[in-house]
Amino acid sequence: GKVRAPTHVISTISDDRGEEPCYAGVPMSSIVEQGYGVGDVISLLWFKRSLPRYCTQFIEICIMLCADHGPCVSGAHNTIVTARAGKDLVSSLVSGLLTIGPRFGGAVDDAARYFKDAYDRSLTPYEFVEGMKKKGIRVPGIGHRIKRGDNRDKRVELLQKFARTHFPSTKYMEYAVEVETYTLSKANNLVMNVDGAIGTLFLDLLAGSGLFTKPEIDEIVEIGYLNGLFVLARSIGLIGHTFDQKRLKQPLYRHPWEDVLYTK
Ligand code: Q5B
Repeated sequence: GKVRAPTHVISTISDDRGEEPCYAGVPMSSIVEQGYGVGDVISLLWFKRSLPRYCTQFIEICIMLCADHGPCVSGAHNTIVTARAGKDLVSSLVSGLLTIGPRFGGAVDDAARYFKDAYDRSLTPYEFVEGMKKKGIRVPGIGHRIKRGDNRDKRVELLQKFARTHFPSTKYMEYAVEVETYTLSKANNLVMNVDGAIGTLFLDLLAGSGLFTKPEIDEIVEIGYLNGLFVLARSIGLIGHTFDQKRLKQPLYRHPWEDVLYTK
């Protein structure tokens, strides 16, 4: 019989060999004709399944809320400096993206990991937070440079409101609220941030939708899919900042001497 030559690549999410491309088996014509949105496309290409409307809407809200947070945050600042150095769109975009990490925007996966572990082990907020302190690890998803207990992050409130209305369960996020109550009793800047809200609510989406097995949820959390939401979202804003600087014909950026402490 015929012998199949061994392949060098395995791919399971998309197929472009037929008359039209398919995402996780769904042809492009269905995606367009059935009015799918970006949330549906992310569901197909990242999770390899169609998700219910409340899930795809939640994904789209995450993307919209995280698309930009002004010119002063690490990512936008890098992008602006790079664009002003005369670099192209892709260079300006990636220089901003490269700042996304454990302190800025890239704490979503770790928030999901640590909060899941703490909740699943029934740790009290005190045990969780003080345990992290003993290990010298900042609680991912907690803390913000400008948001405070008396000046909450509106994005977090919007995500919480949507989930409390539409999700079957918000147990992980409500646990994070209890943790936040404890951290706020220690310092006013230790609010739940957007990474913490997305990380814990995505746990609720995965566990509550009934569409993922426990091993699948563990794999998603372990591999770390969720920072992808922030990366994807913020790319929209970083591209916008690049165009803005080019449109404004901004000159090469040089940081002012007065703002540097020169010391020996
Ligand atoms: N302390 C975010 O710190 C920040 C603590 C903590 C325990 C914590 C910090 C942090 C975890 C990572 C995280 C996502 C670096 C943030 C984002 C997107 C964004 C950004 C934007 C956007 C801020 C003062 C005292 C110290 C610390 C203690 C601080 N955080 N303790 N657990 N999590 N969080 N990142 O203000 O005793 O004095 O030594 O690492 O979730 O990135 O808009 O800007 O959309 O673009 O620099 O929203 O919280 O505070 O370093 O001066 O700390 O609080 O140990 O205690 P800060 P520090 P002590 S959302």
